[in-house]
Amino acid sequence: MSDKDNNQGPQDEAPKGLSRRGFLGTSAVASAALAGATALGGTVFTRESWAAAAKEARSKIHVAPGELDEYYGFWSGGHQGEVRVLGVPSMRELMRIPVFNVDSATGWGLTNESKRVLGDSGKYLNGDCHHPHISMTDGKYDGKYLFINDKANSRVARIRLDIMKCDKMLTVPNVQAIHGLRLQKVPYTKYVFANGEFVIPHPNDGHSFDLQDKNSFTMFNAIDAEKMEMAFQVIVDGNLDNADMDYSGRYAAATCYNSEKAYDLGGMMRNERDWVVVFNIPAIEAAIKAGKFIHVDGDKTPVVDGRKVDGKDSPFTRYIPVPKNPHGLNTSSDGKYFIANGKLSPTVSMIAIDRLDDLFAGKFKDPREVIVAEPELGLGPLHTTFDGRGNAYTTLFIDSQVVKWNMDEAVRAYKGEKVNYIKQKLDVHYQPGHNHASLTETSEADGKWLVVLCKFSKDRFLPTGPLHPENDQLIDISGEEMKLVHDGPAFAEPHDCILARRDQIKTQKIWKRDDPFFAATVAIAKKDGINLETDNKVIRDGKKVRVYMTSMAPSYGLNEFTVKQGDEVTVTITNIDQIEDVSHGFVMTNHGVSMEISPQQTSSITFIADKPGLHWYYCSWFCHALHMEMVGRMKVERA
Ligand code: CUK
Ligand code: CUA
Ligand code: CA
Repeated sequence: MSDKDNNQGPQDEAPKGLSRRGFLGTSAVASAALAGATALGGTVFTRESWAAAAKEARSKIHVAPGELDEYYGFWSGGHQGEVRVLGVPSMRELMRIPVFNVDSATGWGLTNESKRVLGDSGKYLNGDCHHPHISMTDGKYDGKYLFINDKANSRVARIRLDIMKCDKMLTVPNVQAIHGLRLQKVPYTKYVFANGEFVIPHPNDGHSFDLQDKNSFTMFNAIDAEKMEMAFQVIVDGNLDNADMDYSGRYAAATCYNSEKAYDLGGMMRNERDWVVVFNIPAIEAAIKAGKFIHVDGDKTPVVDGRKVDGKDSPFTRYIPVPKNPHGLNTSSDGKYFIANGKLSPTVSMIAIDRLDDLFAGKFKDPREVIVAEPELGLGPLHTTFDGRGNAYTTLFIDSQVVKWNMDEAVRAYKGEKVNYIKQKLDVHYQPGHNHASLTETSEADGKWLVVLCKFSKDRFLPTGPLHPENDQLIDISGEEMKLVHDGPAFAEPHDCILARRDQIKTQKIWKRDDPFFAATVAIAKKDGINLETDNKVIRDGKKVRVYMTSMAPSYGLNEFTVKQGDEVTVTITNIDQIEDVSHGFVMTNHGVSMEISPQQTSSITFIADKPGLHWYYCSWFCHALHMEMVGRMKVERA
C-alpha cells in the first residue's frame, strides 16, 4: 500500500504502514488498540488490514459524480458567522448560507433585503455561531426552519430551509452571549430556547460591576419560533452553558459551569459541584398567563424569577448538582435522559426525565436522586450523541477519542451490577468538541453516521501556515464497531452540526414572485408604479434615485442610467429568467456594491454615487456564454 491509501495514517515521514499516532507515540495507539481489543475481541491492525479498511472506508463515502448524498448536513460556521451545507456521506460542501457575516457573493449584509433581516444588529460585521437546529413536529424534523445562535452579539437567527436564506434575526435583550440553543421538539417547535451565558449586572449601565449582587444574573430565553419575538425569560442562579429539551414538551435543561458567579478561571472552578438547571415550561407559561411576571431593565419581555430564595426552590426551576464545570447537555433520542457532560470530570451525569415530575413535586430530599447513572468514560467528556439502539457516543476532548457506551448498562452498573458499559474507544484527530449522529436529536435516530468535530487537525492535512483547519471526521456507526471513514478539513470553527435525511428538506428551485423575502422591495416598487417584471425605469425622488431594471441572460434591462453626484442610488433588479441555476449578479465597480439575483428574485442595493464619471456595472455570476458582455454604465454628472 502507499501511505495515502491509509486513511488514518501518515502522508509524510512516518514509516510505511504505521499510523502517525503510532509513530508519534506508541502509548496512544497501544491504549486505543487495547481499548478496541477489549471491546472488539482483539482487532489488531496490520499493514494489510489497514489497506483493506481504507479501501472499505472509501467505498462507503464515495458518492459518484451525478449521484446524490443521503443526508443534508448543516454546519455552524463558528466565528466565521455563516452556516455551511454539506452532503453526507461525501462531505462535499453544497452551499454556504451567510447569517452573521457579510458575504460578497450574495450581497448578504449589503442588500436592502438582508439589511432588513439584520435590523439594528447589521452594524456588527462579525458573529460566532455554535448550534444549528432544525424545527420539529412530533419530535421529527419538519424541514421548515434552521435556527442558530450568535454568541458574539447575543443574537438568534432563523434560516428558511426552502430557500436556504436567513429570514429573521433577533437580538436577545438584557443578556450577554447567547450560547446554548435548542428547540422544543414536541408537539412542535413553538419555542427556541437560548442560553445567555454570562452573568451581568442589571441594569448594565455602569452603576455596579459586582457579580455577587442579587441584581447580577443571566437569563434563560424562550423565543417564539414563528414570530421570532421574545416569548419569556427566566432569571437563574449561576450562569448557563448548553441546553436541550425533552420529548414531552414539559422540561428543558441547561448546564451551568459558573455557579460561583466568579470573575475568573480560579473562581469558576472553586465549587466541587455546579449544576444542571431544569425548567418547568408549563409552570412558567401558567405564571405568565396569570400575569405573574416582571420586566427587566425596561424591556417588554415577560420575565419570571427562577432563582432560589433562602435555599427554597422557585416553582419554575430545579437545580441538580453535578460534578464541577459541566459542558454539553443532550437529551437521549429515546427520551429517557438528560445527559450532562462532565468536562473536568471523567463522567457524564444521566438525569432520568421520568423523575422530574416528582422532583418538582418535592418528593426527593436530595435533587441528585434524579441521577440514575454517572458512568466514567474518559478524560474531558464534552458532548454526547445517540444511535437509537441504546448506545451513546461521547467526545473525550483530552483523550482525543470518541467513546461508545451503552446507556442501560451504565444505569445497571450504577446500581452495583458488574457490567462493562464501555463498548469501544476510537481515536479521533484531535481534541473533539461536538459530535453528532444522524437524526440523533429526533425520535428517528438511525445510527448510521457520526460526525466528530475536532478542534485540532495538527498534521492531518497539507500545512497552511500557523493557522490550521479544524478536522470534521466522519465515522460509520452502522455496525458494532465505529469506523473512521473520512477526514474533512473545515475553516474556523464548526462547533456543531446536524444531519437530516434528504427527504426531510424540501427546497424551491426558483423563487416565487410573491416571496416575503423581498416583499418590502416589491412594495416600494409598487408605490413607484413599477411593474418589476417588465419595467426598466429611473425614478427620481429629490436626492434619492431608484433605478429599476430586469435581468435576463445575457443582458440587463438598462444599458445605462444617469444620476447626479451625491445622489443616493437604489438599484432594484428582477431576474426574469425562469431557468433553474441561471443566477445573475450586479456589481457596481469601485462602489462596494455586489449582489445575487437568482431566477425570479428581486434584489436591491443602495449606495451613494459620490464620484462623477462613468462607472461600469457588470454581472458577477457566470450565466451565459456572453456573461462577460452582461454590463452597463452608470453616468454620474458633476454636482
Ligand atoms: S460548545 Cu463548542 S464544543 Cu458552543 Cu456547543 Cu461544546
Ligand atoms: Cu448574468 Cu452573468
Ligand atoms: Ca464552577
